[in-house]
Amino acid sequence: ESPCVDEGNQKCNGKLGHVAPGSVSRFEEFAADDDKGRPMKKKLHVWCRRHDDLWESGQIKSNSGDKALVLLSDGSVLTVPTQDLLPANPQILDKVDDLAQLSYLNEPSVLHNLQYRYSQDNIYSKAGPVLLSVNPFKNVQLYGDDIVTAYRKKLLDSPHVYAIVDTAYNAMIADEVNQSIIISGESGAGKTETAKIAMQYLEALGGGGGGIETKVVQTSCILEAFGNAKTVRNNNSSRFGKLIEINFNAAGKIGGAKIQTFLLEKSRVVQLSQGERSYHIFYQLCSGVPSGLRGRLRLRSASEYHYLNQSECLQIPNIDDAQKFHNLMGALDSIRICKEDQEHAFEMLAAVLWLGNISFLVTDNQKHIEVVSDEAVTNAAGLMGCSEQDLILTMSTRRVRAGKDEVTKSLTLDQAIDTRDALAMFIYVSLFDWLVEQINLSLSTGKDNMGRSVSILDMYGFESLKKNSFEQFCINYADERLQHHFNQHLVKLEQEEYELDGIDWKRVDFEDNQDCVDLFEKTPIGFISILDELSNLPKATDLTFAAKLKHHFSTNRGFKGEIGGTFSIRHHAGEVLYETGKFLEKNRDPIHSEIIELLSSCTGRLPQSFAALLEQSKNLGGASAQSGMSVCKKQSVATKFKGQLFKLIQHLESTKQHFIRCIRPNNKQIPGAFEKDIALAQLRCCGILQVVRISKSGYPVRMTHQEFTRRYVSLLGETKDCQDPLSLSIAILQKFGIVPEMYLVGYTKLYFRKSQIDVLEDVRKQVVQGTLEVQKCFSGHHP
Ligand code: AD9
Ligand code: MG
Repeated sequence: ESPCVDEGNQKCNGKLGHVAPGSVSRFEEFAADDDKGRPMKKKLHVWCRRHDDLWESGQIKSNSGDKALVLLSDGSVLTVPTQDLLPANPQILDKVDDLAQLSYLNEPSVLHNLQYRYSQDNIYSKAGPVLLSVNPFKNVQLYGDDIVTAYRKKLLDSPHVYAIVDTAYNAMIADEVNQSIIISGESGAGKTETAKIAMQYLEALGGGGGGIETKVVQTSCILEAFGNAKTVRNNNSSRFGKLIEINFNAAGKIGGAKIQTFLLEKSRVVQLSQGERSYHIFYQLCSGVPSGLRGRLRLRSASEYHYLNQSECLQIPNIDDAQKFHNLMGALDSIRICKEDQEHAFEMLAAVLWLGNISFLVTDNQKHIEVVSDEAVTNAAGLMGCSEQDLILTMSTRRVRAGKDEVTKSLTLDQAIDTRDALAMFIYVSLFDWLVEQINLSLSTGKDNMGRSVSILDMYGFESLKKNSFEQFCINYADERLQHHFNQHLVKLEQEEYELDGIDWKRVDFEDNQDCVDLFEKTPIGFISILDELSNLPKATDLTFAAKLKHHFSTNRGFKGEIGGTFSIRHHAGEVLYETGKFLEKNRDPIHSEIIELLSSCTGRLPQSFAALLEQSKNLGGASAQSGMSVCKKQSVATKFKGQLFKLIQHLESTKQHFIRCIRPNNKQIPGAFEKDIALAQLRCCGILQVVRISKSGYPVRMTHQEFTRRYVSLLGETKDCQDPLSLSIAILQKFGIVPEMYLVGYTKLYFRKSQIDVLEDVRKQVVQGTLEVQKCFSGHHP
């Protein structure tokens, strides 16, 4: 197999030109990129492929056509088949900011460049239009007020999150177009940190009053406490997705913000894998709560709660949970959640922990149970503000419709545990939603909002664990959707635009993930449709779900039905094996009416703020397909999530988009280790090389003929009224001496090499400021 990420790299080395209506047609040869199979010259620096598929640098001593003698850096000389050689870049290009500047754009050169930069703490690089960020896993001296100022004043221009945000902000002001910054990458690659760095920059722009900019930054602390947890991949893994939309007022200051969250992984509240933790907030609360409040919350240490101690991981190295709790209280104060509400929220958390300690006694050989009436019941009921008896009844019985009558059935051990856990999860998710609502209230936009915004998207990243269930299915679906959007935006549409506009463009092939997205989304036969269909069938089980998938997708390349209710999906980022256990139940996400009634009877303050949620659930009431038990029916989790993602993509498409791709350089979360194969896999799966290739051979700046003339016609001095926009555009370009190699003319648009438009812009600015006369600008400012 070819060591290169795309076989298309030869194709794009072809010709590019334009068929311009009414202007000179022109073709341009592009410097060959990967030059596989091209005769290699003596003395040429090359990369040689080793047996382990990694590349080593060397110099060609002699070349006999299909083999070459290569001197390696360690002094040894090797005979290498020429197909295992790729040209290396001259050393002067060793640290280029933008991969598009590399003369030879091949994988070893890209990796070498990134690794070299990484070793110098240059964690940011450009890959054409995309900012790459390689996680340093340590503090690097790249942030802070001075550096923000330097970027704002354009004293610094090396690739940086600040530079991206600055571009977005300026474009928002100048073009009056909303902007978005889309951060992607695998779990632990640095998305959430990057989002915070982006917000730092916006904070420095200042707010329109009331310290709104500081509040926006503080919300991260709250959301991370309640929505992040230690996983095997990342000690601070986001278990929800978020889109932060920051609104600006007419003065260009922050006027407010809005946060939208996506599907919180709620199973984590009740079940943990070995070595992982539940949400940070539980440990923070147990270790940091002041003693008076500790008593009122009836709190013990984390190790005494089943929900927390089951995974034998209570602490995170170098993290002080008590200190974090202190910071959290500050953040809650700053968004004006009153002390009383804070305390009620903590009560709910403590109630969740005590619920987890409720145990059951099996009373007969059908596994029917009784609730053990111990301190766990007393404390949970006390904290929730309901009667112990009601709590016990909810945990141990269910009303079932039998004809016209309702009978009470006692639950089996599994059912009781499920009910207990469902209650705990419902409380936690409601608390999370309530918090997001409070944050949004506190950040809500002031009156002088000019309606322009910058949105920052930080979704969960692709995950492939030892055991993957419904949660990973949703996370990886979201990842697939966003990758599809990335491809569409940066690769597919980009190329289609040239073609539609009559430009003779040689296509760069890329790994499209349309098939995988279809596999999820197609109706009536796609994963989500089938999942929903079976979720509605009384007799369906996780095994029949797996069998149905296997039946429908047996010929699909992206799917493999495995044995025993498992299946694997070939995602763009790698193959993942899923276990269907509890898939249907998690997708149905039923709320039993007993739980709703119990919560409605609670006297605590917060349960009342869950009232809206409860109302919603009640209105959707119906009977559970599976057991005839009375539950509330609603849109399935997967379908709701799909709808949210569609809306998200729509929102992004209505904005000018900026992409940041985070790379995780090793799997150990340690600084200084750049493992080439790990980095390469991530670069490959997101198609970075293709993006660079298109941008390298492409013309990134475009304007319609009309836009162009409107902007630059003043530079022409005199014009005849009758001239059409195209002729005027050509006149401007010619008068300016912009050489035809630097632009293309399409049917509707002009396409420019990046540097060219900067030249025009400089002169325009001077003319507008009156520092340059129109006449002079042609004589003295030839590009
Ligand atoms: V997940 O999909 O939410 O599991 P993320 O969000 O991509 O993941 P995160 O931002 O949480 O990863 O980064 C993981 C860890 O890497 C952080 O906790 C930091 O310890 C470390 N990190 C990431 N970016 C930086 C940085 N720019 N500077 C210093 C960083 N450390
Ligand atoms: Mg994250």
